[in-house]
Amino acid sequence: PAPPELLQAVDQLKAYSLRYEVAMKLVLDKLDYISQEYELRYGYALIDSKQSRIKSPESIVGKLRRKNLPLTFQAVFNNLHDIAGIRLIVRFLSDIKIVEDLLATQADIKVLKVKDYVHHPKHNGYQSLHLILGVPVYTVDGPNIIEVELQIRTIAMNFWASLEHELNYKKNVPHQVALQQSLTKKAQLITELDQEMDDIKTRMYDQTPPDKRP
Ligand code: 0O2
Repeated sequence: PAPPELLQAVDQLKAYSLRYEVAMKLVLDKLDYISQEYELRYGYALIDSKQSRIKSPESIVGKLRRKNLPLTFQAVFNNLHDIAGIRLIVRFLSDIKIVEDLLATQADIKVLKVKDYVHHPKHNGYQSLHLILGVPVYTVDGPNIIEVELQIRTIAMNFWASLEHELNYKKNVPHQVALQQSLTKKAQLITELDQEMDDIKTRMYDQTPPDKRP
């Protein structure tokens, strides 16, 4: 049977999940607005797609165990920053920074933490920009800052990350370690492709006459 402290933590989380939902919705609405306005002004789609989720209780318990943390609500609230998570997929490398800068100008949300796995990929080759956003939610107890994790990555980075995630979670994959090593090597190709596609984007949307371009 589940330990009592775990059952209590799950109950508290349920009470809090509404706050996470509201905070996540606020960020999703802002992203929609930014995306639509950007397209109207520049004729260019900044956001390819987005996904969002509230982390499931099983996944929360799994993460607490992996991190050797107690199974309490306080441990969740203080140490897990991705209870509410949004994944934003953009087409081009330079769009990641454009979205980051546009979010930084929003007075009501704060960027609490940045993990830049784009300029500093993980050892396995994972690339993505992770922002922990502090979002004000006006609850019956008064204002509360709720964290929302925003992952921003290109279509190519997402292709790599989804396959890598699948490979790690799938059981009984033959030659799993060799495949992981192979994926790590392929991450370099993702970097090169993203850079080359970004060069094309610059030329497509560059207003400088062709004879004046570098
Ligand atoms: P899921 O199932 O996606 O929710 P901390 O160590 O506490 O500072 P945290 O949250 O452990 O922070 O680590 P980090 O680096 O911010 O990563 C959080 C999420 O990023 C992960 O969530 C994954 O979604 C994604 N991620 C991080 N590293 C990798 C990677 O190497 N490969 C892939 N495919 N995704 C990665 P969860 O909770 O691990 O999983």
